[in-house]
Amino acid sequence: MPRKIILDCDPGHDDAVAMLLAHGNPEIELMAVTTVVGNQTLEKVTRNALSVARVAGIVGVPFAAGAARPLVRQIELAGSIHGESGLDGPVLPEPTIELDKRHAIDLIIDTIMQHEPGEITLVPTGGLTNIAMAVRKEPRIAERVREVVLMGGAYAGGNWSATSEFNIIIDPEAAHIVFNEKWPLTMVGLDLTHQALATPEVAAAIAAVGTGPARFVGELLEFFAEAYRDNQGFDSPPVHDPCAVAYVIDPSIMTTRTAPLDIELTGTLTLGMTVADFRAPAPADCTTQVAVSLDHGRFWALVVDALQRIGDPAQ
Ligand SMILES: [Ca+2]
Repeated sequence: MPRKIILDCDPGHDDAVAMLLAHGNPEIELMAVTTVVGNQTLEKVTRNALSVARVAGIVGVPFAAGAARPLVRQIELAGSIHGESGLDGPVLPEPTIELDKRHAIDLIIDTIMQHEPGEITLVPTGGLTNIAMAVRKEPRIAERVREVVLMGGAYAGGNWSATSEFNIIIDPEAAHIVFNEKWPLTMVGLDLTHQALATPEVAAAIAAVGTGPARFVGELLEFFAEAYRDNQGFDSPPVHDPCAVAYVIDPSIMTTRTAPLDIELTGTLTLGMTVADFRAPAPADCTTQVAVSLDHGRFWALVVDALQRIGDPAQ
């Protein structure tokens, strides 16, 4: 039985790869894609999601737009990493599918409530505004989802401040809500995703697939590599978001550690920090864990395999 997921994202180069991995991997059934302001404006990331759907040949999956700004804070975008469009690099095709008329939070709630308890996994790869609003509107989703596997946070150093990761710091109040719900939560943070580097060998393996979607990913990674080189001093770019999808496909490609997690909301230097309490032993009722180490080869093999399965969809 494939795992049914909702991908809540802000495409975003790595979100696009996450979407392709979720679509191409046979262990995953993509039930809905929802968008949230983050890497770029809601309008841009939503259009990007629909463009990626066309590239990947995703049809019959509802896409809905969500929050256009964070709960409390001013909008903060990541144009320095993702460019003016949010998905700079490749030519973005005109979308061919229509947006679902519902707000993302209603699509999330409807999808979860219309399935059996434990069936739907939430995979957020952007700010947590939509997920926080959804669980406030319909608290029963907290016990109905199977788990939340999110890309965000960092327990040992941030990327948007010294302590904090972009997805969390752009809406720390939303993150606080999501991290304090009683659902099982896996934080796939920078500690893990900085191991998911798209090295030249990875780029070559993707190029060797030789399809339109593979070329699209190659062009995304080329732009992403330059942005990460110029802005954050990486030789090869860390491709964060598909790591969360990969964990749902096969948890054995990473190691995790159980630890209570919470979000700093009042620190003057540490706003948006995901504070992990590693004191042993972890409380017996702890429902949160962090991802620690990644099998780089098996991770990228999953991405290449998904691209091979997707092939060249009819446009
Ligand atoms: Ca993202």
